[in-house]
Amino acid sequence: MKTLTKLMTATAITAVATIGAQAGSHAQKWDMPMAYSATNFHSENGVKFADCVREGTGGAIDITVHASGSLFKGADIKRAVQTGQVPIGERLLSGHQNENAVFGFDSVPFLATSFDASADLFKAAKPKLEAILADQNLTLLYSVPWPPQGLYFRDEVTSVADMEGIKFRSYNNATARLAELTGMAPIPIEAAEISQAFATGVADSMISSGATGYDRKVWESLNYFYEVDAWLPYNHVMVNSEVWADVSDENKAAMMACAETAAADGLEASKAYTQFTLDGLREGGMTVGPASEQMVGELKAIGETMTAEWLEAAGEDGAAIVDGFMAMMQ
Ligand code: PCA
Repeated sequence: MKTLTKLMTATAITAVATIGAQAGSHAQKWDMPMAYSATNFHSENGVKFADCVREGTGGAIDITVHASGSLFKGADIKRAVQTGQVPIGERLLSGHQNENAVFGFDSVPFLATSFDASADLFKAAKPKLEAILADQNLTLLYSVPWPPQGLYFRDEVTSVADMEGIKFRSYNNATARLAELTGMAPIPIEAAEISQAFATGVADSMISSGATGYDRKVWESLNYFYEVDAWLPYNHVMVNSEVWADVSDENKAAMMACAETAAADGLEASKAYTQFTLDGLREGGMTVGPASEQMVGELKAIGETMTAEWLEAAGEDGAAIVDGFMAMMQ
C-alpha cells in the first residue's frame, strides 16, 4: 500500500513536471482570422506564413488560419485584433477609411494602376500607416496587393449612363463612393457572400479583381468583366501590439523574416493570379476585355473627383504620401 502511494505520488510529480516544462516553453496558440476563401492566394500565403512562424520559433508560436470570415467577418477583424480578442489577423484597411483617410491610400482611382506603381505608393504610405496603426494598438507585419480592380456587370455596359440605378456590391469607402458618382446603388457585401448576392439578385455588379470573381465563380451570375485597372488595394496582416511586446526578441526576428518572405511571395502570387483568373473568368463564359474609350474617359473624370476628395480628407498626410509617390515615379 505504502509502495503504491509512493508510486502514484511519483507519477503525479512527473505529470506536473511535464506540464510545467510545456508552460515553461511558452508555446502559444494564435488564431488568425482572414476574410477571403481558403483557396485565395492571400489565404494560402497566410497558411505558409503560419508554417514559417511555427518553424522559425521552434513551435513557440503556433498560428492557425481561419479563412472565409469563419472566425470574424472582414469588417470585424481589425477591431478583434485591436481589442485582443485574437492576437493576429488580416484586413483590407481601405475598409476603415472613416477612421482615418490614410487607410484609403490604395483605393484612389487611377493614382497607381500597376503592380510597380502600387509598390511605390505603398512604400510612400507605409511609415504613416504604421504610425496610425501603432496608435491603435496594432503592429503591421506584412501587406500584399490584390490584382488591379475592374468592373463586373450582369449586362453589357458601354458608358456611365448605362450604370444608372444598378445595384453595386461595395467593399470599402472608395467603392461605395464610386457607385454614388456613377449613379449606382452601393450595397456593402463581404467577399465570402458575393456568390449568393449575385445569384439572388441582391447585387448585379461590383468592382474587384479577377481573383475575387474567380474565387467566387461569379460567371454563374455575371457576364461582363471590364479591365479598368482602377487601383490595387492591399490586405494587411497585423498583430495586437501588446501581444507583440510579449514576444521574445528572437521570435520577433523570426516572425519578421517570415513576414518579409510572405510580402514577397504574396506579391508574386498576386501577379501570377492576375492573368490566370482573367482566363478563368473567360473559361467560365464571361466576356472579359477593356472598357470602351467613352467609359474609361468618364471613369477617369470621376477618379479626379475622388482623388480631390481623398486629398481633402487625408490632409497633410495624404499630400505627403502622393508627393513621395510622385517623386519615386520620376
Ligand atoms: N477582392 C476583395 C477586395 C479587392 C479584391 O480584389 C473583394 O472584392 O472584397
